[in-house]
Amino acid sequence: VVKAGTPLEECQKAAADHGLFLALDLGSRGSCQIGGNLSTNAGGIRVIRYGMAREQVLGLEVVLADGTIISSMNRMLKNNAGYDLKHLFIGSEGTLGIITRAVLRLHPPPGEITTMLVAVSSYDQVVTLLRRAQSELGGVVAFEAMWRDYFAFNADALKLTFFDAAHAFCVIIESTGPREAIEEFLAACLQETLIDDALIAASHAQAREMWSVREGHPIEVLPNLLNFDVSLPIGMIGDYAKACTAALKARWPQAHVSFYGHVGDSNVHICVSTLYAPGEDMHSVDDIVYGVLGHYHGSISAEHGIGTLKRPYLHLSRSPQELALMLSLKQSLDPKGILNPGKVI
Ligand code: LAC
Ligand code: ZN
Repeated sequence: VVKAGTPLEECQKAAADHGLFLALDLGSRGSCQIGGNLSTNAGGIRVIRYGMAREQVLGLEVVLADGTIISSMNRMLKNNAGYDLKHLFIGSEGTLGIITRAVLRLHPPPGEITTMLVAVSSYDQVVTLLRRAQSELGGVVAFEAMWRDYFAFNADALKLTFFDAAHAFCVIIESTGPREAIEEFLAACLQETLIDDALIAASHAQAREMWSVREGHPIEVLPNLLNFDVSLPIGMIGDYAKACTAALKARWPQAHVSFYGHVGDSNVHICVSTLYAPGEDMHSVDDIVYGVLGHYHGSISAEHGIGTLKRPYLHLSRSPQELALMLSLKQSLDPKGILNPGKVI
């Protein structure tokens, strides 16, 4: 049971102190608070195995706009006694009520995790690798793909070299299970030319180096950098990335456009940096990224939420009937519009 203001990392440590595992994890673990993680239904790097923040919650305490305290501090995995009210508040970004406490769902610790970096030459092979890893390795707990330009930019800036050559895709896979089985799996993939190269982290420090490229802080120096958070069926992400790049480069030939993210969760992030001509701004980029996404029926927000910036685009991912129901929930729970005004809907 945690208070909403507890930093995520403190929650993780408290669980570990009791020999248990809180499966929610993301880069900002030291500063983000569990209440914010839940109100935004945060994703992160373990979703492929354990689900999003929503799946890590058994119960919630919430304060409504009129001051009513809803104590729904359930501790059971099963409880179908009427509506599951907690899900109204998880992911609604503070617009329907304020989360004050939560009962978190914990797991047995996953055991030793091996981190590997795998080089692959096509997106179809990334997907085949994902499926094979999921069925042949002990337990895949992370699968993060980086397209060439994203990997190269960050690895170069960090002065890190992992392979002799540049590859179209580099994938971080984390798995539990015996080390020998992981080595055999990678050897078989190499022999079948499903993958081009592979490196198993020999230490925590080397695993951190792989993750530092993925976290990609160097890219933040690019001018007017935008970071998108879209989702679409896993098999379509490769085509979407090609079409989106082509559309952006047609408008801004010099733009930096690169892709990375939680491909195993159907979620990809896009970095776009370009200099604008008069009359252009970030919404010109939004229009292209979301316009191409529309052809694939993807979502404009996989894990970052809607907030203010994506509010004008919500209708691209939600039907008029869905929007009407959202509005009616908002009006019924917050008739005066005092909860996080201007956000989401
Ligand atoms: C990440 C953030 C951007 O996946 O969602 O690194
Ligand atoms: Zn992400």
